Amino acid sequence: MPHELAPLPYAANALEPFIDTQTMEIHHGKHHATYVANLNKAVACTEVLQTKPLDDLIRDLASAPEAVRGAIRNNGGGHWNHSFFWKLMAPPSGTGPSGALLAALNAAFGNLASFQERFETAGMGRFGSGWAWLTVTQGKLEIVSTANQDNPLMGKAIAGCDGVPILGVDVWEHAYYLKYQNRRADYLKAWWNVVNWNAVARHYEAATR
Ligand code: MN3
Repeated sequence: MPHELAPLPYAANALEPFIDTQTMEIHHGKHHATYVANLNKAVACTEVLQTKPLDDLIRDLASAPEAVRGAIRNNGGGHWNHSFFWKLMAPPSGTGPSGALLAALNAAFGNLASFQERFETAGMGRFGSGWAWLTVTQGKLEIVSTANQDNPLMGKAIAGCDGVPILGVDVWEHAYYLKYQNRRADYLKAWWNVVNWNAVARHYEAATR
């Protein structure tokens, strides 16, 4: 199978009390695993697709055979988004962004608090299931959101936005419902406690290099 589910980079209980253990187990072990299994089924039809890296699959959806394009969009997007998401989180450390990333956030949004507020608003404004993202486009930070498992890398024509994601939050109910029920706003506020700012800084550096 060309695509595999990597283990979580920390224990399932490592993000407590902000993200509960059971949510992490089901989210990774069931939801993400299903995206991987269905992506493998979708690419099984041709050798070209089977050997194509995940990044290329989602950046180049237009060239996928129409019969499997939707399945690759949903499940390739799901696999990419969740693989990214797990690494964007870490056990609560109490540290925020610093250095060039903090300077860029301040320049683009005024200060960290107003960046966070606008990011939460993007997550709240996504009707139904999807993601909110912080992206870099030609050196510029932007907040966008996508539906379902779409990703800015899929491009404007498909995802409605573009840019390179450096931070993203899953606002599907499966990401928070067990602990927060319908309170998406509370989940989004709590989520900042487990953001791995070192990972975000690495993504920012790579996207602005
Ligand atoms: Mn999810």
